[in-house]
Amino acid sequence: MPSPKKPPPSSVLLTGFEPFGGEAINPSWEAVRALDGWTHAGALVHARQMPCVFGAAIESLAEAMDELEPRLVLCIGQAGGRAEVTPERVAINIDDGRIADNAGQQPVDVPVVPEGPTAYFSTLPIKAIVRDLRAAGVPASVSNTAGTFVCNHLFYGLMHELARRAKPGVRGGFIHIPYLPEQAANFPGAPSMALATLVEALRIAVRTALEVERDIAETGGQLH
Ligand code: PCA
Repeated sequence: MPSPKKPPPSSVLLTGFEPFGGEAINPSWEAVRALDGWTHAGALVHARQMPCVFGAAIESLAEAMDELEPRLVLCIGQAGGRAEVTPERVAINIDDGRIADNAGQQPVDVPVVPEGPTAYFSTLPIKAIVRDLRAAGVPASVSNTAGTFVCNHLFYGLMHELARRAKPGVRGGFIHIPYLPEQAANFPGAPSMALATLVEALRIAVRTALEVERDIAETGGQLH
């Protein structure tokens, strides 16, 4: 008798960025690539590296989404100077480069998507992710700005793609992470997080995003 066929695993797309701004490594790619091939709840994680380039980053992401048809897309980026793992609440429709990207482009006050909405909210359960990270001993907070550089750009592009594709139940969002210790060593006083902690944090974020359908109501606000 032929053995019953297992359904193909659904996929999770995890992205990290190439290094930028003179750094030799990017913690987002180091952490993401450690999870390539991990499965949880029948979902297989695919790690992809994105260029730190306006435009090209969104193109690479859209290609990976076409190929994998993921049920969850989690984009990760470095936020040097932050001390915590920070799920982002909102992507805004603006590119404003304080530094040039890896292709030398430095757009100022250009929309990510002309005629696109002003902003998109993450569809990840960001509060539940913060709760679960803290419970596991990982410093975490909701962030209310992803900046105006390539991370916000990719986050906006992701949410725009998801809105365009309109596949029910497919979720996406962005998480910023601190420097690795070896990077922070070049910036005395800068906070950092060990790679093993970052990898564990992303495992928790994937797990919570797959399992928690409705986000919890708990404050993630800031006074300013
Ligand atoms: N961080 C940058 C872009 C790439 C990355 O890892 C940012 O926060 O915009």
